[in-house]
Amino acid sequence: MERSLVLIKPDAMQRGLAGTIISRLERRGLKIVAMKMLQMDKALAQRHYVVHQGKAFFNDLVDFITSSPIIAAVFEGEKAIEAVRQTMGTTDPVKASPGSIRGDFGLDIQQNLVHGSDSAESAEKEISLFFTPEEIFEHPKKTD
Ligand code: IDP
Ligand code: MG
Repeated sequence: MERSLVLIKPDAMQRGLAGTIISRLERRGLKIVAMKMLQMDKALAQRHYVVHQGKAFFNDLVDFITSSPIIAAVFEGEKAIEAVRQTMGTTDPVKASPGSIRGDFGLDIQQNLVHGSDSAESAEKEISLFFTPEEIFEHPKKTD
């Protein structure tokens, strides 16, 4: 069983797409095991996006992700990391497949609605930035 950190980014919150995004991930069969609303500060944004430090878009990305409240969640399931990434669509929404979240709702490479961890290693690091172990719920579904 894998876990992925999902962020509903400021653009999705502004556009009222949080429920739609969460719903698509749930309908896929992924289970919510943690969720909170928060406004990221600069320090948290810089740690979350540390692999992009030094890139041309880094400072703008930090400004964007801290610009308004977001929802952070942990989704759990079989191959959850790949399943979340596929449900999100590729980074550039213009290139993302129709039927994916980014392909259906986005055009902007920065304001691309949703974050999902890209590997088990990043998932573990990212989840620990947003959630304490007590905030993550082990709750078997009747169908598990
Ligand atoms: P991902 O979110 O699909 O994993 P990453 O390459 O990890 O994509 O980039 C992190 C975030 O940085 C993207 O989701 C997007 O918001 C932003 N970003 C990535 N590439 C660019 C770019 O070329 N210009 C502006 N923003 C970008
Ligand atoms: Mg990434």
